[in-house]
Amino acid sequence: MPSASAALLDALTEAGVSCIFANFGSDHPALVEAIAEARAKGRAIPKIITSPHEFVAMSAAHGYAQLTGHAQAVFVHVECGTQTLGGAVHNAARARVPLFVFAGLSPFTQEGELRGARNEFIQWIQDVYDQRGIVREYMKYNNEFRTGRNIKTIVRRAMQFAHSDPQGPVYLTGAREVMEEEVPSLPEEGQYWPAIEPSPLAESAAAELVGALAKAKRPIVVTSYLGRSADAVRSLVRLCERLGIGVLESVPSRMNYPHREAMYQGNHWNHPFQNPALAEADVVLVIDSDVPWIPTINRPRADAAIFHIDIDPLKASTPLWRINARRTFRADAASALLQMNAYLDRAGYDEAAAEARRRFWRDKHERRAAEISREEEAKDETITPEYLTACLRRQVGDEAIVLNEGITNYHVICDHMARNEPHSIFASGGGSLGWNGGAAIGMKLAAPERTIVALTGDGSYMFSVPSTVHWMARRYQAPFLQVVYNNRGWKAPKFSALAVHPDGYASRAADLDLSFEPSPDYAGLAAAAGGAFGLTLRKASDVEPGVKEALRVMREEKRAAVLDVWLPPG
Ligand SMILES: Cc1ncc(C[n+]2csc(CCOP(=O)(O)OP(=O)(O)O)c2C)c(N)n1
Ligand SMILES: [Mg+2]
Repeated sequence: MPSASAALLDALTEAGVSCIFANFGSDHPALVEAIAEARAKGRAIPKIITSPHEFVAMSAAHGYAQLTGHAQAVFVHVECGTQTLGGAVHNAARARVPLFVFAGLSPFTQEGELRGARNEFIQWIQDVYDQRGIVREYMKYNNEFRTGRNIKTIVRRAMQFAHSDPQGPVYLTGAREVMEEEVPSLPEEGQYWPAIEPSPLAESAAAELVGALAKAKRPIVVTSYLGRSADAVRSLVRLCERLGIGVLESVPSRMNYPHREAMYQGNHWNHPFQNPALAEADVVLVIDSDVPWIPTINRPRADAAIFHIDIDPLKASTPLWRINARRTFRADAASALLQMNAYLDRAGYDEAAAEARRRFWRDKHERRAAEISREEEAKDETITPEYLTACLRRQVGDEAIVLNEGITNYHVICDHMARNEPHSIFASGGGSLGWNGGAAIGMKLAAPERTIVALTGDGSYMFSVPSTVHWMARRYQAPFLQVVYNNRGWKAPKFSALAVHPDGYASRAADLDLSFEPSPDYAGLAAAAGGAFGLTLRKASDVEPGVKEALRVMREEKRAAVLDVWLPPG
């Protein structure tokens, strides 16, 4: 009879999982056996992607799901493999990314009572009281397989949680004896596990919101992750163009609004100053944002009317959260924007007022665009991040998918890559660094025909576990271009310290323990781990030819390429 582990593989296959990012251990003999058996008998199972580090496994599943919307599986070893998932758990939870994590549990028998009973010393050492407690706060659903007989039901229930808004990761465990249990072949669970349908706005809310926007003098939309739906992007463009509404991105983790469009007013992150467009707005509609502004530095004016639409308006997992919205709606952005456009079709609007607003925002948009191109000019051989990003934009083209983990250069990458297509740029959506390498692999596996370009700070490159990333990129034919914005260390913590202590000892100190001098050979690390092509670029005139060469090698030789680009030190 097949084992519970074989049923788990079948359940994942039936649930549409393509990849299992796996880091195996003594909890997994039944799985290793079931995989070998499936292969020997030609039974379809997801592709197993051996992942030497769990953080990379989870980041790869994260990237895959960001691009496709589909949860992939991550298999890890008991409680210690769960801990090594580390910050990738936080990232998936904060980014609301669906994925499925399975970890074994140490055997619960030691005298040979059941198949799978303890036979290795480590099984006493890895036996803990509450393994699920390690990640429970971050998981949308967690459970333990207690028998193989309902494993398909539990898997499908977990997947339903993962894929229902707000989406997120789920965590399942199973002890060795349970995963060995022989079970009769289980029927396919079928298609009756749909994600919850997207929630629309109440019709009265669509009317109220459109009414407020159409009456405003300077209406603005602020968004961070509305671009997870291409339909939402299209509907937002239509609404904003019709009514003359400016669009501001705050900490964008998606392509939310085409940069070329006239209503686009830029993006803010940790900018230490007030955003002028936000300061002017009299009606502010926040759609899908976790941090629309930072009130101690940058906020709407006191009399602005703030409205809020979100898939997760309470920010239920965040203890302190407030944006002074007078009305807040739980709704799916794509549905809500479609309804607002439909309401406009019926109700009409004052075209002269809309044109006046459009003119205002278009003028600001054009001035901003001119300023951005000015920043890209090279004055000498110094490579500025703006210059580097402009070279990349010209070379990688519109088809590429860009990953942004530029940290103090997040905004530079956003401004100068200036993406226009939905799903063409991503940030992790979380705060634990190192997502970009694994995520690039996940995206390349999901879309092998696309060019994947991961732009990373040097610190974030080190956090990404490049030895594992580049080994996986070669082993699984997932080549991508990675560009290290090398400012010789961590610039962000310096910014943080000086923002609170502008005139303290730190402001005068020569060394804040944030430097990575002497600089590691980042391209060499990738070459050693995965045969990646690498170049170190120190002169502005070398950048564009270097990018061209890296893209050529990546495409022709199907190997990853790492450009270590020396910027002025942070
Ligand atoms: C896992 C993790 N550890 C530490 C931090 C704190 N942190 C935030 S930004 C940063 C520096 C990142 O360095 P780099 O990628 O080189 O970007 P730069 O600041 O130089 O632009 C650090 C250490 C974090 N966010 N996540
Ligand atoms: Mg750095």
